[in-house]
Amino acid sequence: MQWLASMDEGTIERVDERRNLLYRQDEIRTKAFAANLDQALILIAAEPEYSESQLARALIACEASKIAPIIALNKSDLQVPFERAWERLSAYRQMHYGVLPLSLKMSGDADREALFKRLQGKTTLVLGPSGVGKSSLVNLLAPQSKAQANEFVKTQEISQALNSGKHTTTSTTLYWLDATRQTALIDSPGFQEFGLHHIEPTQLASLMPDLAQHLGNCKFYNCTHLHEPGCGVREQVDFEAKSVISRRKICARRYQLYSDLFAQLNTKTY
Ligand SMILES: Nc1nc2c(ncn2[C@@H]2O[C@H](COP(=O)(O)OP(=O)(O)OP(=O)(O)O)[C@@H](O)[C@H]2O)c(=O)[nH]1
Ligand SMILES: [Mg+2]
Ligand SMILES: [Zn+2]
Repeated sequence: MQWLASMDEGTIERVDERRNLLYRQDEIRTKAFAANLDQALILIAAEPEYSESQLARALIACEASKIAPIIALNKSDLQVPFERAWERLSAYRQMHYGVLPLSLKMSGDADREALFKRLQGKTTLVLGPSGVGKSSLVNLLAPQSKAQANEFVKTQEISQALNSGKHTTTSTTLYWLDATRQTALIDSPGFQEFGLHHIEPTQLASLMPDLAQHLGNCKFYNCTHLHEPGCGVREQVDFEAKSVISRRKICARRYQLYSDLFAQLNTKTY
């Protein structure tokens, strides 16, 4: 949308065409995150422990909307839980997405500069569960913006004393990171459930890159990759491997996520 600001009000000059729209949908409602995005930064953290199912769903929604995802794992200063989370992410590290390790709390100028480079000239939505550091990221890159993250709220001590020390984000807000307004970061409230009811089960495999690379090798053109003989996807699933697997193979957990999601989307009620 293009705005023209006047004294005390604004006039909408024109409404631009939507390039894309990222949303989630459950049985009850559709919730739009944001439109006209260049990329989505899916932020998870060493703590709270992330849900692989929600991560996989967020990635699928990005693929379906043709929005490039970046996965980042924050709080690398919390060594033990960070290493555990990093290990759990091995399948995602091997996909072309990769995983960006972060410690937003400890970040210096060089880290901020490197992060800015990945966002420069683009509009990026930051999404992820509550408490992972989405607002902390906005505050690091746009310190004048004062997005509500815990440590930036002056009343923190007081509210903690009152046992309500959380300053969770409740609305989606766009922040400009440069004076020329080329680079934008959108802070959003943490989500718990990422519904994919807007996606057809038969689309799923093409939206999961590790499965998608084997499409076209199945005996049946309408293969669901669940039980059919001669399935080129299923034969690539590595049911034995524990953590490090080859790029060509499909991690058993990812395949399980696929079949669970397929079943869920196949039985949806309207
Ligand atoms: N240890 C550690 N804590 C961090 C780091 N980054 C952020 N935090 C803390 O994590 C907590 C949550 O940070 P927020 O930025 O408010 O998280 P959020 O993702 O915006 O949370 P919601 O708004 O509820 O969705 C705060 O107490 C931060 O200080 C980090 O790198 N290491
Ligand atoms: Mg927040
Ligand atoms: Zn198949």
